[in-house]
Amino acid sequence: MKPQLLKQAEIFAFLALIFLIGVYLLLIEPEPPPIIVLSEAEQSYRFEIGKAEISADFDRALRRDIVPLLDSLSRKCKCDLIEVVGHTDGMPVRNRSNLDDLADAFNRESMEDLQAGSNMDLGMMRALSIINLLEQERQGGRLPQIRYFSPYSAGHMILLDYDLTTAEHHGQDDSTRRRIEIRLRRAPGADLHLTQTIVPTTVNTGDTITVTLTVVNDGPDATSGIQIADRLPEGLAYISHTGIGRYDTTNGLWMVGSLDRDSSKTLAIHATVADSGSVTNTAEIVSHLLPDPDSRAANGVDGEDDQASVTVIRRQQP
Ligand SMILES: [Ca+2]
Ligand SMILES: [Ca+2]
Repeated sequence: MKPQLLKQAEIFAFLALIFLIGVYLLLIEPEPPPIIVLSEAEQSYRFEIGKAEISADFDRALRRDIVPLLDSLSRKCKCDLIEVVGHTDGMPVRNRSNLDDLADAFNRESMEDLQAGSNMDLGMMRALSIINLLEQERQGGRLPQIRYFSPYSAGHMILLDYDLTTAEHHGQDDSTRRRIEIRLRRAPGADLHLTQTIVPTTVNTGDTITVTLTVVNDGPDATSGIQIADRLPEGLAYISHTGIGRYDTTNGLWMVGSLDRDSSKTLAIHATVADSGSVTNTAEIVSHLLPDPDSRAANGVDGEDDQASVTVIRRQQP
């Protein structure tokens, strides 16, 4: 092989290797993050008996050690949801609970007014306490990846080895079982966006136009229950439509249904132009099941990607 050809082959092989490494890095799933366990067996993570107030030591340890750890792990795993599970031991709690009246779970100044009626309540109150602190940190800009928090209670039901409790554990005072588990996850979600085209957009009275709506699911998950509102404005008179899903001409709702990740559905509405001035047709996604990271259904905010408007300009009649 000539030296020049050899050099070209080497360059090609190097570029192919870089390409394959890039594809591999794109395809591999990030490592699942570890579960962080704050055990009362460690002095700094201790609640008072039957209480959910975070002590000064506990507060300091959370902000100093746990928040930076959550920040680092959430970046690595691309997680946006923190789940906090409160576990207790088998010591009975017998109070009259007032948690059913709890209207403001987040950002509470104090947990003192909350009464645990059982270990289940106590686990939930402790999980809420941790979330309130983490929410403060998030508002302070220290957990920028996190969008959601979910509190859970396991009460006294789940042992350290994840077996369920039996009668022999009832009434046991066990600080190792009194613990908070913090789990990082990616929240389910689907980024939907809507586009609209109208052909033609410059018209004479009596012309027929076609409004084409396309909704796309950019993922990461499939979603369902998608409905899109397109109530044709005065000046456009419905004739017919074609496309996937049902279009209700009385209320202008297009029942799209479900959409897999990276898929789309399209509706074409045919209408005639009445004798009026220019008109703008606006369509918006008004319902879907999973949260959308950059738009909210049915809020009418122009500029969000779930809303699309096109103006039809009527030519001046001579
Ligand atoms: Ca969106
Ligand atoms: Ca919207």
